[in-house]
Amino acid sequence: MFASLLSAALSMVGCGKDESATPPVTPGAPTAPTAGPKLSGELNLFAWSEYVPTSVIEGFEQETGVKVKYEAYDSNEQMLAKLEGGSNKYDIIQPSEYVIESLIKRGALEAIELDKVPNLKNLSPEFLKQPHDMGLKYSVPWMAGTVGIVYNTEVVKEPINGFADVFQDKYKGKIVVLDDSREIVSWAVAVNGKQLNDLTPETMSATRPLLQKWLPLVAAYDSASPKDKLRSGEVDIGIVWSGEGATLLNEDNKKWAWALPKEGSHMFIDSLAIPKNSPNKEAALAFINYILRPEVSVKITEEFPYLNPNAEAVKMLPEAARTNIASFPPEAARKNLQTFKDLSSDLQSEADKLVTQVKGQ
Ligand code: N2P
Repeated sequence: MFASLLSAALSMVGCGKDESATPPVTPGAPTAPTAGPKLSGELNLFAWSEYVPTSVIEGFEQETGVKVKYEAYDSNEQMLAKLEGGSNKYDIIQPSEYVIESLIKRGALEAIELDKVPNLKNLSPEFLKQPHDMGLKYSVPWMAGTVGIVYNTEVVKEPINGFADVFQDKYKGKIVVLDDSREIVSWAVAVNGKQLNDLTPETMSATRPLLQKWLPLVAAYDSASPKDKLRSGEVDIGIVWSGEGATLLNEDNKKWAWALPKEGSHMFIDSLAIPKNSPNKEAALAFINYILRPEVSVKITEEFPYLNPNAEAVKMLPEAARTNIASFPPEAARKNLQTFKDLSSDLQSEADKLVTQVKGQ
């Protein structure tokens, strides 16, 4: 049963092989409302901050009568801690690829009923076959993005091309970075010439001297909205999520420059998933299908300019948005990007401990 649903869904997204079964989506044309049981009640959405436009939530509420409660988090680890608190109250979470991988292994996610998400056909084929959830059995991509460097060219006169260029004594007190141990340790591992995913007790502990040099230079750790401290001039350089950099570039692409670190950096794929025992699974599936409508998805990227995996939505974006290099990395820059692999909880704790210790020194 599941296999046939999956193959039906994959043929729907399979580049128009079966045109009779898949009428092409006309950009801008409204997609028919979700068929299925009448919805009501609520939907508990636990998602990253600065990622879900109010207009999208309100549009879904108006159409379905479902009341959406949006609780926000700023890191995967924060989300996991609450999820594992065991209250079973969330209907949708929005983990990154390596966390999806781990939640699948632990049997913590409901399978996505693909026949209830026909708008999956709008996703770009690249996002249907990612190794953390091949064939989208448990998750549906929301946005992808990268971790990169944004800097104020009015103050920083030398080009910055990598992590090692950021952490120089002359920029002490002028740097904001993501408040994320896994990210920070991966950057140092990459500067030490290893792969971003090569996190072992040895490679991590070898980063200690580098972190001891780097972290005292940092003025602020901020995963929620580091663009604010850059905009206000409190800092001049940020290692941030790409949507944060893209927002600044959209405001002034002469003042702000964007670089993907030459040592390599993370390309994340944040996806919607339904935790096991979600109280409102039908509403969750309807929400997932709703946000996959091109005209809804385009609103997400307009407000939060990340790499939109919805090919039909991307076609609707204005030229300036599609050519923002922070949102959509040019092909040549993509060779240095890697998704993260699941890290055992012991290694994650080790990364946390290392960063916390060095911050405290
Ligand atoms: C949006 C956060 C981007 C998520 N504020 C990074 N995985």
